[in-house]
Amino acid sequence: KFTKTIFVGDVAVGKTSLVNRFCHEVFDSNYKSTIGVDFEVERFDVLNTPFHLQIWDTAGQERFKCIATAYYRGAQAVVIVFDVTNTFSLQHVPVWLEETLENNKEKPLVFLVGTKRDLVSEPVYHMVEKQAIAMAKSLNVEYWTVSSKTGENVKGFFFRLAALCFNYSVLREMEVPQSSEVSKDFVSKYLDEILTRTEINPYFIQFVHVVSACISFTLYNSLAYICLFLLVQKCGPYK
Ligand SMILES: Nc1nc2c(ncn2[C@@H]2O[C@H](COP(=O)(O)OP(=O)(O)OP(=O)(O)O)[C@@H](O)[C@H]2O)c(=O)[nH]1
Ligand SMILES: [Mg+2]
Repeated sequence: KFTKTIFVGDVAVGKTSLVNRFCHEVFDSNYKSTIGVDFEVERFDVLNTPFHLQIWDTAGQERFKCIATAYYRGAQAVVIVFDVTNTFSLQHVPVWLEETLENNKEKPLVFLVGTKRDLVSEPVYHMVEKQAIAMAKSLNVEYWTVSSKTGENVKGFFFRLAALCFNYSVLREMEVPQSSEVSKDFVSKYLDEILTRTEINPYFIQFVHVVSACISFTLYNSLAYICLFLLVQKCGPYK
């Protein structure tokens, strides 16, 4: 089992740092912009079942947009990242969501993640958190806040992501699309097949008629012969 997850969000909000903190347990304070897209695979064991999370870390820079959007297709989970020190990055969240949904036929699981928690004081964070929660509610997505520098909440977030993705993929496997329509089609299709299979060949019916006529003719002859024999026995010239 595996799930494709994409990380999107404004430039330098901390997408790569979040992925690297979880996948490689490192943090680099120097900024190196992602060019196009980076890729990681993480293995989890959910209920003793191996489960792989494909992580596509996209570039936030406008000039790499067309490369990055090519990787949105088929994503089962979307992580929209914003920076808690930059409220503009939170305001752009609906745009990121719309762009990722445009490229996917089925609605993916969506998470909103605020990064750089270590850079803001408690009162400032509370103000940002209020706005972030309101945004998450309006978009009907789950909200998390993390710090890739200290590692706060990073593991918790990825384990939650993996668990929900696993659950989602199991439900999709079990899903029977448009159940009543499908069963109707299924019945009519197989009923047709059964009907054509049990239809009797007209030559076979003629053959049966001929055989039964022959049998009746033979029986009739035998019966006539027996009657004649008895008649001859009773009233014949012999004593
Ligand atoms: N203090 C602190 N700095 C962070 C945190 N996360 C990221 N940074 C810094 O923010 C800058 C940008 O981080 P990146 O992870 O490269 O950002 P990005 O979103 O991948 O950027 P693009 O790939 O250009 O879209 C880097 O200098 C990081 O060190 C964090 O949680 N705390
Ligand atoms: Mg990056």
